[in-house]
Amino acid sequence: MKNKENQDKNQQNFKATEVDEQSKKRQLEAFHEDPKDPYMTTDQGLRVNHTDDSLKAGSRGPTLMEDFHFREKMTHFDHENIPERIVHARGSGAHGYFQPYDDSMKAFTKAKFLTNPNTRTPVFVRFSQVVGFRGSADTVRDVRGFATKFYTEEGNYDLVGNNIPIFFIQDGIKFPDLVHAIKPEPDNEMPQASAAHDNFWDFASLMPESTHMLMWILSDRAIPRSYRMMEGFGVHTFRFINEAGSSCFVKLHWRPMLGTHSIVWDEAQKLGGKDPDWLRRDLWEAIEGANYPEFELAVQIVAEEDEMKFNFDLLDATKFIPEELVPLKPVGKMVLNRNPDNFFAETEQVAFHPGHVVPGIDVTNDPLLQARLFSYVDTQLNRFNSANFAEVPINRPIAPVHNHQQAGFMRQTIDKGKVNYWPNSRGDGEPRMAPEKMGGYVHYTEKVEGHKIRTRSESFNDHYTQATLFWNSLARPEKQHLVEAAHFELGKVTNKEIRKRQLANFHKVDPLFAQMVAEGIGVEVPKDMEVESTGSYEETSESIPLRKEKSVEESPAVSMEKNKVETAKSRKVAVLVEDGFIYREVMQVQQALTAAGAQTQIISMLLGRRKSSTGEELEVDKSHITTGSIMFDAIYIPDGEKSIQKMIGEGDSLHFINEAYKHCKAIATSGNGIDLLEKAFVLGVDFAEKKSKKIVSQKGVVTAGKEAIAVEFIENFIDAIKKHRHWERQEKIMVPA
Ligand code: HDE
Repeated sequence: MKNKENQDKNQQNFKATEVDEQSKKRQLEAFHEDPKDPYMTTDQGLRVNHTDDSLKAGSRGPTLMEDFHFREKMTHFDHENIPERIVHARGSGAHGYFQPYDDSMKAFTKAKFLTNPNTRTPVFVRFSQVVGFRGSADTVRDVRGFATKFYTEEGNYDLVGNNIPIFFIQDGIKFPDLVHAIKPEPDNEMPQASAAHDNFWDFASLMPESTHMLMWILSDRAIPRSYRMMEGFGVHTFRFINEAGSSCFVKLHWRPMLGTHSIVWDEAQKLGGKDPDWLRRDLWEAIEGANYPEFELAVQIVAEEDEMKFNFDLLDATKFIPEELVPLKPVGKMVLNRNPDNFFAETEQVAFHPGHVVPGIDVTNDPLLQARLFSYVDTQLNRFNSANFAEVPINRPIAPVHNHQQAGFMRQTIDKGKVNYWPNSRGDGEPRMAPEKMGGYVHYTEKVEGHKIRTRSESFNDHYTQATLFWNSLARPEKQHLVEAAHFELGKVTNKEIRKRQLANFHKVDPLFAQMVAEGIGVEVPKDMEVESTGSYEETSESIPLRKEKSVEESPAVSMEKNKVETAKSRKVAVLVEDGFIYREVMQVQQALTAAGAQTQIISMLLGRRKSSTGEELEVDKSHITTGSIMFDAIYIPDGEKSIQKMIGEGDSLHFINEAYKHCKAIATSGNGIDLLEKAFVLGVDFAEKKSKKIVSQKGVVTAGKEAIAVEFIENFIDAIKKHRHWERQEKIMVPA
């Protein structure tokens, strides 16, 4: 065998695959179908002469079997669909790159894509809803998936996370039960994409371990404003391993550069009807408009010796590590800058798997993660009906693939030569094993020992402390929304016993919280009802007790309100006009908003052109018929007597303003526009001063008197937009629009 000799030679020349930001794009381009030939052909390349009529025996006769063009076209169509994902069926994808800030992660991991600041590793991200079918609405209350495929020089690494840092269950064997319970009920397949039904709450109320996750699901995190404005979490504790072979525990986070923001429930429900593609469209349009979504990758590192120092088990996925205990270390930035060319080929066919790792990253014994390591490949086999799914262009690594896997349905690779086994001498012993220093993956040599038992560690047994911590950490409006969400979800549960049982769990989180929920769902809080855990938590000879040296009572870092990133970037502002608006004001405000990174659209009763008081015309972008306030972050109503008078007489305009006000969005107007606000029942404006020239900015409503609008007015409006929502209005107006 020439093995040894070649090995030595290769070791000297070892270089990982060259990867740059465009590597994946170039690879995908080889598969693009962009025919130069203008003529339609059959799948065999035969030019088609007529595709509108099938071949018949007489113009009124039956279709002939010999019509190969008809049969091919129809057969292909009949086989177009593949099974949708059993969970996370609805999603949207985008291409981009990831680049580390520096090489500081070298202390913890040898993963090249995390430590080489000169490399932009291509990525494909798929965001998703979990529960609904592929055609369900984007805006439902749900966890969002946040899965990233890094096409690294050392092979593909998949970070398959969610936008909530914890999960419902501790052991993956409960996943089929969880998903059965949360999906539509089996007899009538209702409700679509919603946890608000008896089956789910029956299951959840019997599973105290899900209580913490339920708090997050009921929170505003479950109705994000945009995929671009949500955090991502790896959820499980993973391992990093550095060049020297030392390991530490790690939690992975994505932090959106635009901050984490949500919509309100009433808005979510209406968007589900008016624009069920809300999140998909937002992502697509942002990228088309060069508002590239950006996320910072950050990690929480825990030293091996600190594993048991917390008041929870690091292997328990129903717990997170509060940032106050272990701060986030920034690693690098991801930019999503390219939309897919074809939804099916890329977004639908991308196949993630938490077991796709690269040297420097390994898994832990978290029993939820362990189950995932089985499930993801299994599910791809169901979706693709073949083990060759890794050959689909979107799933192909950039790093070269050499092995003796072969054949199977739809095999693409044409493996040359005689040798399809290892060891071999006929092929010079290639492809050979890579030593660790040549990039060969070596599993972390963790010592594992134990009795064969179906049980969970005693250290997983606390289901309430972090649920309480989460509740305690929220700001007042966030708590209010959470209670209202519980009123909706449990209010849809017809069985009173289930409602009661859930309240018993909530009582353990916080008695006042349980009381507030009880008030909306017509049952008393059962104060001493014990709900037994279904898992068997046992102290065994192998148990290592938690030392509980590290704990906090509150974690303000989990509150979106307390950590608001204030920016107007990519925010959508509706400019309401009718004939007679003041052109100069529109121009001034539009210019300032664009400079702040916001986007404006002209909205009017009908499409067409609207004439200003001085004769200039503006093209209407959307009419009241095709849009609504729910599709905007803020409203600006320019002055203009005629224009305002027209809107005062229009129900649609009044509703638009009133609804935006009730959804706590920024609103600005001047002069006569103040009368319009009054008619639209906009409160919080000092109407007594409306005739004055003063600029008034209250609870996100910015008004200016009759004088021409000033810089200060525009600045106040932009500040109000930056705040995202003005929840303080909800203190007075609880009625949803
Ligand atoms: Fe998944 N999950 N999951 N999951 N998951 C799938 O794999 C599964 C879990 C997550 O955009 C499926 O390819 C089990 C946690 C995302 O394509 C399936 C368990 C987290 C996506 C599957 C979990 C996730 C999936 C369905 C419990 C956050 C969408 C299609 C042990 C860390 C990926 C597929 C995409 C998809 C199984 C729990 C995230 C069936 C068994 C926890 C983002 O394999």
